[in-house]
Amino acid sequence: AAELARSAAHRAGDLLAPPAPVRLGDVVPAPEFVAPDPAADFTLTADAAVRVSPAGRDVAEELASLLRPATGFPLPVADAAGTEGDGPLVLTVATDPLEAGAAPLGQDVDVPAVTGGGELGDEGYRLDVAPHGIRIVAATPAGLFYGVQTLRQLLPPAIESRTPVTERWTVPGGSIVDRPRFAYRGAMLDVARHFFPVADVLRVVDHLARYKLNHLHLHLTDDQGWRIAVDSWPRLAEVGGVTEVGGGPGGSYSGEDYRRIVRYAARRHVTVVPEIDLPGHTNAALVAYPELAPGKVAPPPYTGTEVGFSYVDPADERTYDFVADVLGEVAALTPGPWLHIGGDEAFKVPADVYRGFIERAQRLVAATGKTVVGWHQLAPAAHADGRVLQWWGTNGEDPETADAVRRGARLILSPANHAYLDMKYTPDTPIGHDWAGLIDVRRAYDWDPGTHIAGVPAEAVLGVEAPLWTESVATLAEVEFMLFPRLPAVAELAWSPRSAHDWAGFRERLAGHGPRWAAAGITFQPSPEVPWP
Ligand code: TNX
Repeated sequence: AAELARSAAHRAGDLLAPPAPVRLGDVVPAPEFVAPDPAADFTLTADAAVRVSPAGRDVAEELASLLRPATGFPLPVADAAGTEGDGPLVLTVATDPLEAGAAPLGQDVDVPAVTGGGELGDEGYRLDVAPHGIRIVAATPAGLFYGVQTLRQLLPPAIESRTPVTERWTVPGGSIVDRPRFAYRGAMLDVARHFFPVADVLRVVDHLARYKLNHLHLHLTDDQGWRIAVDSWPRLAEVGGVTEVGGGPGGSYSGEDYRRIVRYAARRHVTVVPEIDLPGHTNAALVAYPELAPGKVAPPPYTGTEVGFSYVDPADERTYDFVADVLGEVAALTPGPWLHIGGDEAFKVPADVYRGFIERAQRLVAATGKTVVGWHQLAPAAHADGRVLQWWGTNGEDPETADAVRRGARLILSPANHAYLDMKYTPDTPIGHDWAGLIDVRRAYDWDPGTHIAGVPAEAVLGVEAPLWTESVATLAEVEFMLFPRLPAVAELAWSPRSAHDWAGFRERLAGHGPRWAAAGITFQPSPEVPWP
């Protein structure tokens, strides 16, 4: 299957014709406001420098390191204050973009009145391209970072090459003002069914960042493997970590491995959301610690793909010591605000016992100072401050979830029939499932998170997440094959205003990304729905 995925992508890479010049609107996710000025193109040359206000330093370094490999230009990064002259690449973090000189660089375009950082919000940015320079202004480093991702897409696809390329590095002229629709924009990687080494996870973070996604949910534990070292319960990783689906060697992250992922993600404005799946999906933990098993007998290690058979003993106090210790250690390793406790498919635990277990687990999360996230099966449990439910249903209707929202819960939407990236694209897709249907690019794109769930107002929707379960996904190439081109579709739903939603336009814009993925060595599904060049 990995071979198949690889050869499909290479075939696609070979077929791609030399790309047409990029237009200012050719950005995924679609920006909120775009004003092209064909007379104002800018060309990046070898003498260019990046000038940056102090708060944007890391983002400027990030921009320079994105542009250096393909251009071969030195692109020094300098402080914006105190040196003479401007640009040509100027990045400014300012609470008031107008004060910071966000007025278009010598052009006269009618951009929406951005009167203060407040309007760009925590993650918005403004990008101006003029013949003598490019300026990105944002109220925060995150906003600046998203402006950089947009700029990256406005350069020719060869910018993705890891080695120097001879190319005219032209950026289309005009202005973009942009900010996200939803605060939570994410993807999930299941590292439990198959283990993925740190380097693979970092590459997935890069893919998220490209499309302005800001959360990486790591499904760290399941029946087939326990992937995070816990000092107080060392056998979880030592014994529970050495198995995976299909009998492979598995693996686990040390605390330092996990911190590395968190740091790398943070630099790209991605928050890691760790999931410890409870009380079901726990066979690997029971193998390591039989005292947690209902019968106090270790089950055999599990390398199949069934769900719903395992659970930690909700009647034993030792189980709650385990939950408190694990959540405490994972919380201590995690700077982000979230702790995901799973809660799905605990079929063998009676409803009232399940509810009691979840309510205790929610209190244990609160004790760590984090906010609880769980799959929408958590709904019947009492509300916990700030709690977030992750919807993975397929029918857009669930009275219990709607009721939990009325009691204060917010939702992350991952409808399995649109957002599950482990579903096959077509019946011929060599890997993946089809229990929630086939999900081609159009199906991944054609839904509205704001109105998707009956009885849930748009204000209760925190955001959107695309989960990738990995029962049938074993290599990085296979991960990429399932992510591309559907992840950008989900990213557009999460970021762009509903008014920008347009399948015909999206597939055109997406087509221009094929050559970028090919240049970056990213495996992708050459979907016939997309008019690749
Ligand atoms: C359901 S969705 C699961 C996972 C499986 C997935 C396969 C959810 C919360 N649980 O355990 O991996 O289906 O598509």
